[in-house]
Amino acid sequence: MKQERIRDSIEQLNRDMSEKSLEGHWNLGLEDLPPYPVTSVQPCLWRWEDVHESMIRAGEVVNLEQDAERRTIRLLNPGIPGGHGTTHTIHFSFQYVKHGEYARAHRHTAAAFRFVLQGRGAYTMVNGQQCVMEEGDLILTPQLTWHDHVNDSGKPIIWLDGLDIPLTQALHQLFFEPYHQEQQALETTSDEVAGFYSHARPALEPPKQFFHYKWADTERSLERLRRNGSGRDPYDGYLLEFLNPVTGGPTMPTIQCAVQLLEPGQETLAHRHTSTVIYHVYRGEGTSIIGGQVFQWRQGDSFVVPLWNQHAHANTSPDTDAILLSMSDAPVVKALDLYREAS
Ligand code: GTQ
Ligand code: FE2
Repeated sequence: MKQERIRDSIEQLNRDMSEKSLEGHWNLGLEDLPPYPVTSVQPCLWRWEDVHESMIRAGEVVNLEQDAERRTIRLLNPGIPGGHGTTHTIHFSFQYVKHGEYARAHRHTAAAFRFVLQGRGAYTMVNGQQCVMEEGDLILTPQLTWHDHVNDSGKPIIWLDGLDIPLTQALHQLFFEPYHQEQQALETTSDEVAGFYSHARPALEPPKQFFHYKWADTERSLERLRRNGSGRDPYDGYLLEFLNPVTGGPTMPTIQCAVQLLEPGQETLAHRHTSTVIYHVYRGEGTSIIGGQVFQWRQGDSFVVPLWNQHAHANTSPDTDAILLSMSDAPVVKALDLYREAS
């Protein structure tokens, strides 16, 4: 006998559909979405003393041969679900390599840069190109370039690493390969390809592989910006972006690196944008207001400006420049036509 069909309902439909791995748009609650971007990433600041203390202890207890591929300490944002990232797109870590140690050669799809904080004379080898580190140098290890770090400089070295791991992971593109040797053989040095970038020498053909921005060049360019009054951005002070000389585009496809200089007493105007930025205080001291919270910073501290958080920076010193290093996911946000700014 034919069973009589009871009247259908949304609840009954939802139950039947979920058994077939289907879902109705009526369950998504889109009316709750605000008309501006929202992030769980929180504005926050990490003190150099805390990073440094952990790093020195890690130098004692973490053995680079046995315990870890790298001796790095990552900044964690309390607003990241799962608790593993500095922001939803980018990781910020500090790496410590003592004299006589090396971090073995490998490559991965995540792009990275290093910014040298303390020490000199150690080197990163990128695709056979030796980049000897000095304080303030920026060294790129772009997507799938082989890299190892060697310290035979006679003293420890500390740099900061920025990587696009969360972004690469979100796209399910994260993978890793060890090199067939612990260290790469030297094929060339970054000095040999520097001619294109250096101000001292005439421009040569752009190198196919450019990885190393020397601090001396960066500092000279910052000074030139400062002398030329129009180099002053109302929201960022004297802002110098590290363009990629090979592509003419951003530092790397997923990461834009920059340094910005604030003169003694200089205050920026507040604005916001849909890219997320992580800052490291390379020199000086000051204050940033981020999403209504006040953060006081000095040399060695790091902080996050999450997307669409209104922010302004100030150099609070009466006599010393402040220099901030920053990395942002702006190239990705812009490539997807999602970049917006407002003041
Ligand atoms: O130096 O190659 O902070 O592979 C994380 C992953 C540094 C590195 C990090 C890495 C590296
Ligand atoms: Fe790596």
